[in-house]
Amino acid sequence: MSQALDEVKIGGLGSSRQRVEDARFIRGRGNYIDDLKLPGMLHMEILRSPLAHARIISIDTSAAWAIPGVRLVLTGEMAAQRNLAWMPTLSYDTQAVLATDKVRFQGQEVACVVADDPYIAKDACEAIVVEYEPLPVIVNPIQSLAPDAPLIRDDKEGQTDNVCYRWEVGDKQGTDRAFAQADHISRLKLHYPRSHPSPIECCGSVADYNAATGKLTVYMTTQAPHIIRAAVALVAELPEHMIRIVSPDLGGGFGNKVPVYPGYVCSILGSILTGKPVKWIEDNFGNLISTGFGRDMYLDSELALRKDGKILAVRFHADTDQGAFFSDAQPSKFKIGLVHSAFACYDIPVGHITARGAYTNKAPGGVAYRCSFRVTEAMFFQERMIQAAAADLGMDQAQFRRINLRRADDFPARTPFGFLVDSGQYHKCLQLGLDAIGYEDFKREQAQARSRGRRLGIGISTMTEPLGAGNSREYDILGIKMFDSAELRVHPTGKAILRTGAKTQGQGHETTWAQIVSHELGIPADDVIVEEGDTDTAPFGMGTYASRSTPVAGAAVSMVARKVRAKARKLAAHLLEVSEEDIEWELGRFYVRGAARRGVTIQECAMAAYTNMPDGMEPGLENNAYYDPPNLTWPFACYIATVEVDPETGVWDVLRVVAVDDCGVRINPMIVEGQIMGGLAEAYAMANMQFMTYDADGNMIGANYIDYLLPTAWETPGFELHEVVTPCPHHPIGAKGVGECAAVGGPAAFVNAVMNALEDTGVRNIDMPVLPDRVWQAIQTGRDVSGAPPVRQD
Ligand code: MCN
Ligand code: CUN
Repeated sequence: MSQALDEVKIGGLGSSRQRVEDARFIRGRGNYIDDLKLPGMLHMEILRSPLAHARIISIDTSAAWAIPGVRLVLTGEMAAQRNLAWMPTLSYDTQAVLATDKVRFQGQEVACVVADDPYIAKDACEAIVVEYEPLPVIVNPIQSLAPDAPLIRDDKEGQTDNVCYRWEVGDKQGTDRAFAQADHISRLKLHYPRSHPSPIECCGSVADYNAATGKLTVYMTTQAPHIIRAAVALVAELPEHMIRIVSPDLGGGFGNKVPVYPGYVCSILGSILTGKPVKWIEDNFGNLISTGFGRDMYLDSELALRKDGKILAVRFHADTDQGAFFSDAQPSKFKIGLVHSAFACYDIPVGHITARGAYTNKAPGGVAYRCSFRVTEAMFFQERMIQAAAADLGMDQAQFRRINLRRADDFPARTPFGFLVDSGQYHKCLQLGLDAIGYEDFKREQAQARSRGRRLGIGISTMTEPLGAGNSREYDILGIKMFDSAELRVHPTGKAILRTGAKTQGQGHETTWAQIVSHELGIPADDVIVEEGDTDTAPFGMGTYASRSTPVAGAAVSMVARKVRAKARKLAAHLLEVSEEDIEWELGRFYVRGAARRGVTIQECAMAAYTNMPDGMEPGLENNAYYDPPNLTWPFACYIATVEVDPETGVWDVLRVVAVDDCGVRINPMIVEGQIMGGLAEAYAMANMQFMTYDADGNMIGANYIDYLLPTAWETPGFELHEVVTPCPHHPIGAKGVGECAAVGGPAAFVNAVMNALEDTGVRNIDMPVLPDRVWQAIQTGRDVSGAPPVRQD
């Protein structure tokens, strides 16, 4: 008779185990960067440029130096003496650490002060006198790519225009041929506005250079500590083993904490120059004006259609506004991230994409915000194009998707842009969503309401998202291959510590990784402690972004636990005095085949690894695993929103939101649902209220949370969640990533719903955020609000 443990009871796969990290978070016992206080620690503040584009004539720091308590006033010139005025970005560009020649965006770092306390440092920043000569300002790609545009990156040798990259993928000739045969061509122009990840905690660092030992320890808000260590080693020319990066508890990341920011570098330089630990804590203003922007992409697209609704081909061109420096983190082969994952869930024979990045006088943009390398833009464009095409053909939007979505027996399949999609039940997800929302009933209700002058709308968004880069053959950042790792040590009493190369920012890795160990070994999840983020102890990994942790680090956790189980099996054979071939496994226990009562628990094996191992066996029970995934994971989602638009005011209210997510096997269903709800809240915010805009002088409108809106519980609609499970065929436990799906696929559901409500007005598109004045204007004029670069006048 089986004596296997009950997996859900011990907190294994499928258990909605409470989040262990919350025990400290909700009691105010987290250890965030600003909680850290080192003996003798000094404080750093950054002086930022008030102008968007200007030549620096002079910087006078004498008054700042004269303030008591000031220890260091650092300018670009001083940084240049150490070869640190510029730093490489994660996209093979360069970025100014402190400006020397020009400032290129409002909020750019010009100087910094290190002082005894943060207030002195702030006062001293204000005492620095900078003389600027203003230059013409560029705030969008249309201005930037005009022939007579002033050159922004005159620091770069050979740069004669404002083009930051060009990129192309697909089959141009084949696509042209398919378009020539189309019955109808559907066109759409869109802008995905600039948005900000807005984690609760801004960026910050405490750099501690110890001149006696030569060791540099940097505590910092980073989602990818090992990449930072490598980058510091290369940029600061310090030996890598003398650098320790520690990422403590993070108050959210959402992609904001992937890049290397000048503030980090300045605090390191500050510590080296003063010989003391230096703390830099960015304020909300600094965070909103200078770091981590997402999106800001313009789309010009066409779908070639057959009368019966079949999509024959797709082509689009995307212009991205990269700001002054190209500093996104993305796989080095793909200049515009994974935008070419667009249409991966549809069966489209051929396509062609061109893309161009433009430098502008805005903070570096294009950083992924809850987006697997620009997949958010890709899926938004895709689903807007799909809806517009259905409407152009006069076809029902659900039926149009049914005609074109890949079928469950159509895997594996190559997309026209080279991705291998390996699994999915797209039609099942769509149908579940339609049933849940009551699609046919809603359409009847909508028609009745219309006859009474009310405008109801329903929007669908279906998408598959490539999550979990690598494989290492195709994906690298600055040449470092994208794999990940886990290390597991089982102590004599059967308790364990697990470390990975990922870095949780609130996703719950401390909870879910223990569940994977529990699933593989039968050790209760409560007996496994999880640690991430310290490069001196964690195995090398590429960090957490692009929802890669479960697909890659999570797989490594499985693999390392299996290695440990393999050794435990040998110990079990020794303890049970049978040969290893006669040993069977059930959760938590080995037993003798044919004599199930004779067995030993995993804990007994652990004890034996330290007290009673067979002759010749290496003591201990621990191992590590590096995991290079064979493919990306392809979660699928169907999001459906219903809205009512008030034609008098342009205000739209959400009636219902249904979400069907297929992220394969769910490790912790409660955490997955939390991820989906959080993502949908962000999706709603992007569709409804959020954008970062600039005026014509490059002044950023929205460097505060009065102009840049975060949704609260008050305006966020409720979400109805459903699931389909298609296990990932290559992941050891069948899991796929999920952390970004709802933020990626969600926005189009809301916008599509509003557009559906306006279908009879002739309006085909209103760019996000779909603000009431835009809706009202579109209804009044019958014209799109589309693809125009927003420049605020107010
Ligand atoms: N999970 C699960 N079962 C699955 C898939 C995931 O139980 N089949 C769990 C995981 O174990 C993990 C969580 O769900 O605890 C998210 O997993 P995954 O999809 O692997 O994503 P990552 O852990 O790599 O997180 C990154 C992703 C990204 S890129 C952004 S941006 C984002 C997001 O997660 N930022 C977040 N969600 C966030 N949630 C919080 N609270 N804070 C952020 O900064
Ligand atoms: Cu894409 S934002 Mo997340 O990848 O850290």
